[in-house]
Amino acid sequence: MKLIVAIVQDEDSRAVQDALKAEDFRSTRISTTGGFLVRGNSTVLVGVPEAQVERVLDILRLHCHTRREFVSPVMPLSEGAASRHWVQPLEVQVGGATVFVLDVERFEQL
Ligand code: 2BA
Repeated sequence: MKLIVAIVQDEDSRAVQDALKAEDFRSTRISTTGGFLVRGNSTVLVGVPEAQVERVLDILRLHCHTRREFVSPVMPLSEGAASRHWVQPLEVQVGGATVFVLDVERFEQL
């Protein structure tokens, strides 16, 4: 058995969970926060037999979209320096999904 840990954007998480449910995959969504943008995202956990990992990855590919986000770099500038420097927002591309596939040593439902 494998545990798929997929970090997806909040905007995509509902569609991902609906599509998983439609194909009888069980999943859990955790509200998480990315370390770089410090914005909310979702981590979806899916436990599956190894043979079904690729199908789950296909579902993630289908429903997780790439988006561009802008982040304002925070620079400790003095008032004088701030008036002389124009700090450009930084553009980053987020997603589709960041996925880890882990071996499950033991699975129990008690
Ligand atoms: P964040 O850490 O908020 O990162 C959002 C996006 O910012 C990243 O998109 C990437 O394009 C950019 N980014 C991240 N760190 C950067 C850096 N040091 N310098 C420049 N740009 C940087 P994604 O790569 O698609 O990642 C989306 C989210 O997936 C991340 O949100 C984080 O929550 C998670 N993630 C990505 N890689 C991870 C990893 N190796 N381990 C754990 N979580 C990861």
